[in-house]
Amino acid sequence: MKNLSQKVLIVDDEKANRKILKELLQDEATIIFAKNGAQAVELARKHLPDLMLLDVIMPDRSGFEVIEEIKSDKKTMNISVIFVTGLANSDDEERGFDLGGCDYIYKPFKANIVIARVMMHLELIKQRKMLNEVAHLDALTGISNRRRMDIVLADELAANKRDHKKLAVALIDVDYFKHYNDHYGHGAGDAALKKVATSFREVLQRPRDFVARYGGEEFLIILPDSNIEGTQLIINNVMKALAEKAIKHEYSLASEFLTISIGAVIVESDQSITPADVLAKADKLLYQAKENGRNQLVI
Ligand code: GH3
Ligand code: MG
Ligand code: MG
Ligand code: MG
Repeated sequence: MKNLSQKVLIVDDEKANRKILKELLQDEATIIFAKNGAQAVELARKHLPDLMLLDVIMPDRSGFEVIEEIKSDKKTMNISVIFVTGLANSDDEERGFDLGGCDYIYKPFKANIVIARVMMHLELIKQRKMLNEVAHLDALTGISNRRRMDIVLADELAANKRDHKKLAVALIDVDYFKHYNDHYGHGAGDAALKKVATSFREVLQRPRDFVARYGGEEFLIILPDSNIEGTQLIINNVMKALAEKAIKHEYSLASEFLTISIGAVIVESDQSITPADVLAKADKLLYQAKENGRNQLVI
């Protein structure tokens, strides 16, 4: 079965060229067109295609100018660009690669060569995406891992400063989990961690709310645009969602069921604070939650 999940933006000022390229590629990907440089940049931002086939000689702006705009915008910089152009000489070809193009095809082109090169790049793009996803997911629970957490935490702290909002960062640790493993076995421990992760996913519904497995039986939640009251509400809901799973833990000193302790920091937008400082603060509050008897939030 054909997989049209990938998007290709074809940019050419000549209708005949757009038509030929479309006929060659329409069975391989979803095709979008732009007929000049300005439209190319606009549609690239709007549709975020996987790949662009980019003409160079166009009346309003050249393909070289277009790629400079694409590559200098964080949103579009990862779009792969193949030049398809009548500038059939090695100096222009070199320039195309220098500007960040991933391939350069001379017009007039041979149909099978265009198809072969486009297919090769689409395959590479697909594999890169898959690798990137796998590299940022925790294998046991399926939620984000520490690697993605580091990126998101830094990004959200920066955004919080810009947007003049409050940001909540909560560090979560499963209570008496060593006892749980010791008595129920490591397999049951793994299953319990999955249920803990599911409880987070059930409660965190806003698009920018974020949860990651920080390590072992520790998790981190990031709640953009959240004050103390909002954070308390969400964390209480997480604790409730976990309580509803009623994971029996006869060897916990905090409850007859598996519970979590949470240390949460509210970062004000005027605060200059590093990710490491936020984590250290949250860790201190988490320690207090443990000292106070566990199964609770300290904020
Ligand atoms: P506390 O209430 O103070 O947090 O006590 P605790 O027993 O949870 O704390 P401790 O840090 O001593 O133990 C954490 C345990 O989590 C030890 C380790 O075996 C277990 N653990 C960490 N990662 C995994 C995992 O991936 N799977 C399983 N089954 N257990 C894990
Ligand atoms: Mg042209
Ligand atoms: Mg721990
Ligand atoms: Mg623990």
